[in-house]
Amino acid sequence: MPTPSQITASTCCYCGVGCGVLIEHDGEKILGVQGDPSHPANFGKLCSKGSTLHLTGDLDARGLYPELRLGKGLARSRTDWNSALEHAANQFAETIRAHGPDSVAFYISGQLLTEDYYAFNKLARALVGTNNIDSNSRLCMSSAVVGYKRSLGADAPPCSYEDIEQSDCLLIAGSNMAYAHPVLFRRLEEAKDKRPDMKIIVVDPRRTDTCELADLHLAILPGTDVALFHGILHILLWEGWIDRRYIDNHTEGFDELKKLVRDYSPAAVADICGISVDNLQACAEMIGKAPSFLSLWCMGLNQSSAGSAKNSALINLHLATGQIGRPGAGPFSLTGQPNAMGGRETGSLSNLLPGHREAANAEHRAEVAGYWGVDALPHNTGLTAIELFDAVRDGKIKALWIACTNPAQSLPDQNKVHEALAACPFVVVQEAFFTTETCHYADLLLPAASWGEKEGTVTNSERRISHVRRAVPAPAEARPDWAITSDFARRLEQRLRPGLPSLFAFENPEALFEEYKQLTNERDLDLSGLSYAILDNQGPQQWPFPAGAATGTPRLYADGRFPTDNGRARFHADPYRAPKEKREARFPLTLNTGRLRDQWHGMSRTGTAARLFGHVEEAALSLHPDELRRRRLQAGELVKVRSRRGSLIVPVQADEAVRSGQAYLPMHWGNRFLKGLGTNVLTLPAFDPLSKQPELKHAGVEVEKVELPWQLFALVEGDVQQRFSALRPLFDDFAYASLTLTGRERPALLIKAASAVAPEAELLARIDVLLGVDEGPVLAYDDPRRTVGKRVRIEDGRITAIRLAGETAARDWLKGLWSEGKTDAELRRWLLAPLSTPPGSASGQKAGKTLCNCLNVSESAVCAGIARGLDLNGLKQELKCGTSCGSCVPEIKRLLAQQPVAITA
Ligand SMILES: Nc1nc2c(c(=O)[nH]1)N[C@H]1C(S)=C(S)[C@@H](COP(=O)(O)OP(=O)(O)OC[C@H]3O[C@@H](n4cnc5c(=O)[nH]c(N)nc54)[C@H](O)[C@@H]3O)O[C@H]1N2
Ligand SMILES: Nc1nc2c(c(=O)[nH]1)N[C@H]1C(S)=C(S)[C@@H](COP(=O)(O)OP(=O)(O)OC[C@H]3O[C@@H](n4cnc5c(=O)[nH]c(N)nc54)[C@H](O)[C@@H]3O)O[C@H]1N2
Ligand code: SF4
Ligand SMILES: [Mo]
Repeated sequence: MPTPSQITASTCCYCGVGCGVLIEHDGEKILGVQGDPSHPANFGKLCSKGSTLHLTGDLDARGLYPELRLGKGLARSRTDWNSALEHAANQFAETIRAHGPDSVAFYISGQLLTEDYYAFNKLARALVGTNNIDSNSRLCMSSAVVGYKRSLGADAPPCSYEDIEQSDCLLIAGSNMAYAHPVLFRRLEEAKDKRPDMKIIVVDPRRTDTCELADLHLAILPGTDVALFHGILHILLWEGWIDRRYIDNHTEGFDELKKLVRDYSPAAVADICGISVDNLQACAEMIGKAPSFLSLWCMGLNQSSAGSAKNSALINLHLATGQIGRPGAGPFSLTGQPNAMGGRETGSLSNLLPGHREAANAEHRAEVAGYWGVDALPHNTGLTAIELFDAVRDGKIKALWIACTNPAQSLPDQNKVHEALAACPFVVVQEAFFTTETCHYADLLLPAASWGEKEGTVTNSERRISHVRRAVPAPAEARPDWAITSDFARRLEQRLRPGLPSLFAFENPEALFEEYKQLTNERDLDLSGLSYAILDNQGPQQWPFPAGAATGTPRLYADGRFPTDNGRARFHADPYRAPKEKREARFPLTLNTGRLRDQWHGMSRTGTAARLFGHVEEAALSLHPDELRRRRLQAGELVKVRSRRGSLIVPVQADEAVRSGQAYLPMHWGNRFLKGLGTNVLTLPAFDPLSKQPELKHAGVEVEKVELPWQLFALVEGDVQQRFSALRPLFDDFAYASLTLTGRERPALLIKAASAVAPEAELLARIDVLLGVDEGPVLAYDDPRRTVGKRVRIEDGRITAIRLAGETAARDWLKGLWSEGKTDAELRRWLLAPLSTPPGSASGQKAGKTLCNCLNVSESAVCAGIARGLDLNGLKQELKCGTSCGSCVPEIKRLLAQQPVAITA
């Protein structure tokens, strides 16, 4: 019997801020979510994504039962867990026997819990005997891992969130915190509000919403960060703004770096970076004169063929000024995924081992092998994400296990990734949502429990470990990841090492945690003093937390001693190197990719909540208005975006935030929501030589207008996931197709498509059936000669479905009528007329985006308020926008700064 309104304290499953949530549920269903006031990451706050978690996860999109394909080309069908895992164990055992342990691989995720991670890692290294286990953190944090390790000696962000609030000068480089780490950004907004003297510098080629808080925005040319950081150091040296004593006592390698940065004069650097000498000087002065200096960075630095150099060049600035190990100071890398840190700790990148150890280090291998009770761990170098999928495509990997990540959307160079997955003899996908692009290729598809349904631990950006608690059971037969992995491992053991005691006799996640934590004993991250009980009694804790400790460790390196051989931190003198794809005539634009405020990666979860499409409804390429003019493009027109690897058709939009010569496309689009292979069909697989992290932010592209005169627009409310799945394949033959959700109280599927000529009548008829506009209370007008067709379904005096074919001039008008829940008197007259153009003044009025998702306030309402003379407080009071989660506040500030203020007499 469900009991109403129970509360379970857990964590948000999205970003690395690691907010605590209170899940309201009845023991079976999740009913609501609130910020946990006692969680030290967020103190009760949540952002637009966290606060809508309970609205996501439509069961129609979830995986409920295992599915197995018995031969390539056949359809998958439902099976039971026993058959599924027996089959998988047979396939893996046979592959390993025939082709050796390195013929199989595991590709996992920073969204797994620490316990899940640990089980996978032990499975790959101890049981299978391969280092072919890598995670999507390779696309995300691996440059930061290299930066911390080679500059400071260990992969440990030394700061706490309090340091951000206490700092006098903050450099935010390649991070759009306002979108990607919103609750931390709220904390920063409050700190800056209290101490307006605090200086904030943002380094980003785009003018993002994060810039709304900045005293200085350096819109550097893409990929030029290393030159910028060396240029800053050049000025710091020249002005004497360095800490000679700190350099002498706690570091090594400064002389070589000093020699290198001599060449990075202000004029040269301003030129490379495309900024003014004055701004460069101002930036160096803010840093050099600040009592405390902290830097925050994310994918703008890491996702680069110079990612390791960018990380170390930034850390150089902290070492040269002694700005580390003190309150408000230090190099603070923001982690993307909720447990990217846990993955690094448990050694879940191919080159690592648990407890911040190295797979290439014989001593480390022996330590872990001894602890696990196996003879030895493999010494062959494991494949990293890009290499791994190349090996799959080349046929070297014959069985691939993918968990909690969607490589057929998120890896660069998607044409090759899809080829690889199609060619792989045996692909297992362990997924919570069966709607993803990667699921399509699964020979065995395993339903995983997801947010609110599983237990374990996660580590956030500030090294803080939280206990993730289960609120409700997983739907149908979905199981938690640690359990799936351990169950499979036990079956594989019977085949690979029969008769020996099991390495995977775990009964619950706590047993995994207890085993894992001893591997951190006396390592830099020592968390062997922690337990689930301590986390429950004392709340989330920061490592190190060695045995016997009373509390965790908020700040590292206060004594200036670093975990290197000689205790000194190391300067690195890497010269600036330009991104791999230089601008050239054929591909003159640099394509930058990144996040939207309300979507998460491939949108398997956020894409189930119609309201989260209110802020940005569809994929569009951003270009500067000058760039549009030069190319004679109008906003809204469809263009083909081409790179050396593939192409994609999307509408263009004018965006002043993007500099001329550049383009921006959100990373979220894959083959499900947009026809084609998504954003990453364009990006390049070139990677950093040390971190092997690919350059996802700088691809050379060109755009050209496409003529696709035959257009389709459809909207249908109700059963959105089912209709989505049924309708999506019918749009494969259109040159352009975008499928998203819209609406709030009445979620609807929204489809826009275009092609050169009208599709077969039969295809349109099938689409109509699925839209429910083929029969029933449907008003229809078809003009076969002009190939214009209009259908509107009206139930209880309200529009419930729309389909326009041929041309779609009335789409925004009709969508407006649908959303207001009325049928205009003009509707019938318009429908019976041959033209599709909407009546009179209503021609194509666009409803505009929802700026404040919590209180449902549109951009147009905010602009109207500004025009009436309202300031931020006035807008908040009158419209209530920005008064709940606050995620829209930076954008409102930007509108305030743009709009001419009304003059009040
Ligand atoms: N809403 C939302 N939040 C998320 C996520 C999500 O999917 N949605 N994902 C999470 C994950 S896994 C991650 S890794 C983080 C990512 O968080 P961020 O890294 O903050 O997000 P991005 O938008 O990928 O990129 C940040 C910025 O880098 C800039 N940039 C591009 N090239 C350069 C360059 O050469 N130099 C500099 N200095 N900047 C550059 C881009 O213009 C962009 O504004 O977000 C996390 N949070
Ligand atoms: N162009 C471009 N590409 C990028 C980036 C970029 O900035 N630009 N960023 C890169 C970065 S930083 C990252 S982190 C990656 C992210 O790329 P992915 O890892 O592919 O992103 P997600 O869509 O979050 O994939 C996680 C999957 O796990 C599933 N899932 C959720 N919860 C669970 C669970 O508990 N168990 C299991 N088994 N499955 C679950 C989700 O449904 C989802 O399909 O994308 C990278 N790709
Ligand atoms: S900032 Fe938002 S997405 Fe990130 S953990 Fe907190 S609520 Fe979740
Ligand atoms: Mo990430």
